[in-house]
Amino acid sequence: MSIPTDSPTKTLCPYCGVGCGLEVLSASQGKLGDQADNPIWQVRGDRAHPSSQGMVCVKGATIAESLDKDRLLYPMLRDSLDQPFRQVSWDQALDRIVQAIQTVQANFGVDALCMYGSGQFNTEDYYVAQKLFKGCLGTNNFDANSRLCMSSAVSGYIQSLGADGPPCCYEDLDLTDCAFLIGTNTAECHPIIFNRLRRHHKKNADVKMIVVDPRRTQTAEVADLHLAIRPGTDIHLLHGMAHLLLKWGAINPDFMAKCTSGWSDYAELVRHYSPEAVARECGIELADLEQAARYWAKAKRVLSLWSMGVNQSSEGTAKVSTLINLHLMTGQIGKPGAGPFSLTGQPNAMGGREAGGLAHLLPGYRSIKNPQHRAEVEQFWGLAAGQISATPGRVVWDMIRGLETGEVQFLWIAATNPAVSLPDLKRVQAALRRSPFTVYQEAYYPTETCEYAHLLLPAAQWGEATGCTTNSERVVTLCQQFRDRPGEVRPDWMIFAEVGRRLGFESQFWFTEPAEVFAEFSQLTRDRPCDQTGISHDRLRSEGPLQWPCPEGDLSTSNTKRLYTDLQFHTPDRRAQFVAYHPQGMAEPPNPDYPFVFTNGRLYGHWHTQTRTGRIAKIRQMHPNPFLEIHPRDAAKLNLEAGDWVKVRSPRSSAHFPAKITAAIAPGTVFAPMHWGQLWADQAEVNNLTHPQACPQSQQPELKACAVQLERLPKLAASPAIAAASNLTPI
Ligand SMILES: Nc1nc2c(c(=O)[nH]1)N[C@H]1C(S)=C(S)[C@@H](COP(=O)(O)OP(=O)(O)OC[C@H]3O[C@@H](n4cnc5c(=O)[nH]c(N)nc54)[C@H](O)[C@@H]3O)O[C@H]1N2
Ligand SMILES: Nc1nc2c(c(=O)[nH]1)N[C@H]1C(S)=C(S)[C@@H](COP(=O)(O)OP(=O)(O)OC[C@H]3O[C@@H](n4cnc5c(=O)[nH]c(N)nc54)[C@H](O)[C@@H]3O)O[C@H]1N2
Ligand code: SF4
Ligand SMILES: [Mo]
Repeated sequence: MSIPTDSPTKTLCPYCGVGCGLEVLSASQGKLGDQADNPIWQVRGDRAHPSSQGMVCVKGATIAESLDKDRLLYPMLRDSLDQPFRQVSWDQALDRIVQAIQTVQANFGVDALCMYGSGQFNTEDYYVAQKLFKGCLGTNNFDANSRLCMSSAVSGYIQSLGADGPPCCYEDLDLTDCAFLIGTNTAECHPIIFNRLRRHHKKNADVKMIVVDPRRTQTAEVADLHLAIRPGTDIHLLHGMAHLLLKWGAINPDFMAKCTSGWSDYAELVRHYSPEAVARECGIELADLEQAARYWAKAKRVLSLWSMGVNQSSEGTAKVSTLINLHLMTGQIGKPGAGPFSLTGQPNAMGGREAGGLAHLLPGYRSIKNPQHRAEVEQFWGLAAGQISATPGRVVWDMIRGLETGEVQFLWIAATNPAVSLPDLKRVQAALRRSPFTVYQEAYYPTETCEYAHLLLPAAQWGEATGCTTNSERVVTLCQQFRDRPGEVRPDWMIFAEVGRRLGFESQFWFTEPAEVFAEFSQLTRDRPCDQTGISHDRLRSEGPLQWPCPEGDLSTSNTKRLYTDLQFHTPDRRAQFVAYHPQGMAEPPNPDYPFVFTNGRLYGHWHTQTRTGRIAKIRQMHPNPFLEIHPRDAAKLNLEAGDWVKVRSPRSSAHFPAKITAAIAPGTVFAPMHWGQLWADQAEVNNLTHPQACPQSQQPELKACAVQLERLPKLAASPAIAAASNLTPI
C-alpha cells in the first residue's frame, strides 16, 4: 500500500452519521502547528466535502488523538474466560475460527452460528460478512448494532414509502419553513446539521423550529416551541396535530388522491384524538399543541428530523409511520425543504442497510422473506438455489437468548461493545459468560466486551483501511487509508474473506482490494432504490463523494438530491401508505414501586462507550463524570442536594450517579448519559436499568424508557468514585 504523504488525505469523520469530510495531514507536513497531544496526525474539515463544507465538531477535530492509545495489536486466545489471553499468530487464530465454525456446524447446524456487527463497519466489511454468513454458510444470523439504532426508521420507511432510504438532503435544512425535531438532540448529536439549520433559522424570522423532547436539551433551547411531552406520548401528539390539521382543512387532498392510499382509516382514527385529551396525555398546554399544528399548517415546506427518541421505542415503527402520515396528509414530501428525514446515528449505518446488514435483509435493499430477492442474490454469488435460508436470522436480542438456551454456540462480535450497549446488561453479561466460543474483533484493548471473549482479533480502524461510508443524506464517501497499520491489525473485510477462503469458498472471496469488493457489491444495487452501479472507488477518488441513486452511465449528479420528486413511491401501487396506529405507550410504565421514568442519551463530546473519546484528554475534561438529571421538585422530595449520590433501581438491576438538579427535565422523569461503562465509572451503566422489550415490527428495543425508583445514598467521605482510567489494565 502506498500511503500519500505530500498532500492531505481525504476521508470522513468516523463518528456520527452526519458524515463530515476530513483532511488528514501528518505533523511533518507541518501545516497546522504543533499540539503536544497529537504528535503525528492532524485533521481539519474538508471544505470540498458537499455534506459538511469544511465544518467539524469536537469529536471529529480530536479523533487523531485516539489512534495509538490502548490498541489491540495481536490476535489473543484463551480456552476459557477465567484464563489469561496468550498471543497467537493470525494463522492459529483463523484456524481456530474455522475449526469452531465447522464443529458447531456439524454438531448443532449452521443456525447455531451468529455474527453481531456494527454501523461502524465500512460498506465493504458489511458486504463480505453478508456473503460469508447469509450466502456461503447459509444462516441469516447476522445482525448489527443498528438494531438498537435505526431499525425502526428502516421498517417505518418501508411500511409507509415502500422502501428504506431517507428522502431528504442537507440542502433542505437551508430551505425549510418549519423544522419539526422530534426525539432528537441534534445540537449535541448531529452538531453540524444543527448548526446549518440554526443559521437558516436565525437569519429568517419566519422559519419556525419545533422541538419535541421530554428534556429541555440544547436543541430545545433555541426552538420557537418546545413540547416537553411525557416520555412515550409521541403518537398521541402526532395524532393531536393531525386532528387539528384535518379540522382546519389544512390538508392536501390533491396530493392524497393522487399519491397515497389508506387515508380514510387514518382520518377516522385521528378524529378520536381530541386536542384537549391529547394535551392532557402528553402533559403539555393545549395552546402549545395548537401552535405546533399551526406552524406546520402555515409552512410551505415542513422538514421533520428524528432519531432515538422515536426509534428506540416498543412502538418505534408506529411512531415513524405516524410522523410520515403528517407529511402525507399535507403533501410535505418529494420537494425542496420538506420531508421526513431520519438522522442516522453511526457513520455507516446507511451503508449497512444498503449491504443488507441486518438479520432480515439482503444486499441492495432486498428482503430475506422475498423468494425472488433470495434467488437473485444466490445466483449472483454463484450459490445453489435455496442456499440462502428463507427464515430471517436472529436479531441481537435473540442471539443473547440463544446463548442462554444453548442454541447459539458460536458468537462473532465486531466493531461494537455489547457489554455496555445492550439493554438489561446483567442478563447480557451472564449470557455472554455462557457462550461456548466468542470471537471479538476490536480496535482497542481493553473494552468491556474483551472480558467475554475467547479470541480477540485486532482490527484496523479508521485511517488504516480503505472503504466506503454512506451518510444520512445518501452521500457515499471513500475513506482512505493514510497510515501504516500498527502491530498486526487487519481490515475487517479481509478477516471475513480469509475465513471464507479457509472454509473452502475460494471463488466467492476472490478479492484482494477493497475496490474490488465495492465493485461487486454495487452490482447488487442495480435497479434497486439504492442503485450505486455508477459509483466506484476510482470515481470517488477522482470526483469526490457521490450521492445515490447513482446508476451506471448516468454521469449527472443533479437529480439525486431528493427521493420521490416524481411522487412515485416504492410500494406495489406506487402510492405512499397511510398507516393507522393507536398508541400503546411505554412497555414498562411507571408504577407505585418504580414511580419514575428513566431515560438516557448522549453528550456532545463523548461517543457511545468511550473506547475512543474516553482516551482523549480534552473530551474527558469536557465531560468528566456521569450524572443523573432530576427536577428540583423530585429532588426536594428525596431530600437531595446537588452532587448527592442517588441509587437508581429498575426491576432488573441498579446503577448510581451523582445528582444534577435541573428544571430542564420534567418532574417524574430522570435522565443519565449512556457513556459510562464499567471501565470508566463504578456502576453507572444505564443499561443495568433498561429492558429488552422491543417494537414488534423493527425488533428495536425500548432503550429510551423504563420504570425506576430512586434512593439517596448516604453521604460518603469520598465519592463511590468515577473509576475513570484507573480500571484500564494493559494486556
Ligand atoms: N455526541 C455524540 N453524538 C452522537 C453519538 C454519540 O454517542 N455522541 N452517537 C450517534 C448515534 S449512533 C446516534 S443513534 C445518534 C443519537 O442521536 P439522538 O437521538 O439525538 O440522541 P439521544 O441523546 O440518544 O436521544 C435523543 C433525545 O430523545 C429524547 N427522548 C427520550 N424519550 C423520548 C420520547 O419518548 N419521546 C421523544 N420525542 N423524545 C424522547 C431524550 O431526552 C434525548 O434528548 O447520535 C449520534 N451522534
Ligand atoms: N441505554 C441506551 N443504550 C444504547 C443507546 C441508547 O441511546 N441508550 N444507543 C444505542 C445505539 S443507537 C447504538 S448505535 C449503540 C452503540 O453501542 P456500541 O456499538 O457498543 O458502541 P461503540 O462504543 O461505538 O462501540 C464500537 C466499537 O467498535 C470499535 N471499532 C471502531 N472502529 C472499528 C473498526 O474499524 N473495526 C472494528 N472491528 N472495531 C472498531 C470501537 O473501538 C468500539 O469499541 O448503543 C446502543 N445502546
Ligand atoms: S458532526 Fe458527526 S461527522 Fe461531523 S465532525 Fe462531528 S461527529 Fe464527526
Ligand atoms: Mo446509534
